Amino acid sequence: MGQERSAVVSRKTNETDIMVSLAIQSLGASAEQKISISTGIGFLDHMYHALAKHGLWSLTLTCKGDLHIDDHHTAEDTAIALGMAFKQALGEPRGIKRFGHAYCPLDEALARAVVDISGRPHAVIDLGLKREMLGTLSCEMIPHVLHSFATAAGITLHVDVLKGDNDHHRAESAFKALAVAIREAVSLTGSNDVPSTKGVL
Ligand SMILES: [Mn+2]
Repeated sequence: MGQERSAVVSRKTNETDIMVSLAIQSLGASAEQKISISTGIGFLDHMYHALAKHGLWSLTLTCKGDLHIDDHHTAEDTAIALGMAFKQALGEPRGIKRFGHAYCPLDEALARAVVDISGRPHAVIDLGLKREMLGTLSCEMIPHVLHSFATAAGITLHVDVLKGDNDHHRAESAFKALAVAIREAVSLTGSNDVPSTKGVL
């Protein structure tokens, strides 16, 4: 195993112009992890950075979006492009664990993420955010980003923030838990098997 799992995705509409370069690394891999993210929305960059860092991804993501309107198109479309890149990088899901879950704390906040690389796009997200905004990112966009990513990636995703008073902490713990859950789900088993009773995912 140990093959390169990477993808480059460009996605351009009248609302956003996005480039994503993603390489999924493995635990103990010697390649240096490089992360560079620029969406024009600071808090969104912060969340994608956490996802990449703890998911062991090398990730370059740039977006020029219509932020003069609001944050919606940029947040949604970067999540779609990232999901597309993830799906493409993974290719046919042979020899992966398929399921992954993680709990990640950030101080008083605690998040749980459960992932199935199922080919069945579905997301159930409960972050319990109370603020209107985190920086220039609307809090309503944060679960929407996770929905959009799961749909484009073709994965089943359950993310719940179980505790926490501070919304920055709640959101960040959710992305960290997602990262660690995905890292487990895509980890290589050493077999060449498609992990499904159907023989296909
Ligand atoms: Mn933070």
